[in-house]
Amino acid sequence: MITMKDIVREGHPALRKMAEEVSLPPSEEDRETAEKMLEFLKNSQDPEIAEKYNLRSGVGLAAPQLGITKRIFAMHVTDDKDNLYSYSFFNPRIISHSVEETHIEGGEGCLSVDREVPGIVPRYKRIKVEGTTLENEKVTLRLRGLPAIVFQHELDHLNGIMFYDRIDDYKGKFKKELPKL
Ligand code: SB7
Ligand code: NI
Repeated sequence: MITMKDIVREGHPALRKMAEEVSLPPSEEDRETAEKMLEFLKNSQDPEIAEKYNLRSGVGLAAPQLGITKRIFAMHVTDDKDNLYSYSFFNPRIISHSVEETHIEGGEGCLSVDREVPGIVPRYKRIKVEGTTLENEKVTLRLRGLPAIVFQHELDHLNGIMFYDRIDDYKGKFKKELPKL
């Protein structure tokens, strides 16, 4: 199983690379990676398992955070109506998005960042996305609220972008060249 020691931290080059597309149907190896990532998120949200293995709770995890620069991420998160969005995606992408933006009031955190970085991270409020699932099915979803924010945070990881790159006034070296998506 994946534990915190498998997660690379700031300074690791994988977090700043553009991840490679996954060839489909996914290889057994890529499927296993995607499956383990989703398992990690579920474990991290289970109080007993999280305590036993010292897992920081997470709603998303991207392959580059394991040092694997492939376009794979997992999300396991509920929206305000308690709908669960539990997926591992291969080659996820945003098809379209609202002009309207949103953010998490208290800012964002990251399992690869062992410090608090305050500041507002602007995200699209609504997104239409697609990706290939663990079952090798291409799905299209409309996301809003927290699931939409998590999808954008994870997609950023596949493009070498950290959440604090999007904080206004953050003196990050990537901010000025940052594409919107
Ligand atoms: C707050 C937290 C996350 C996404 C959006 C807002 C996920 C944190 C865990 N990760 O580091 C996943 O990349
Ligand atoms: Ni992150």
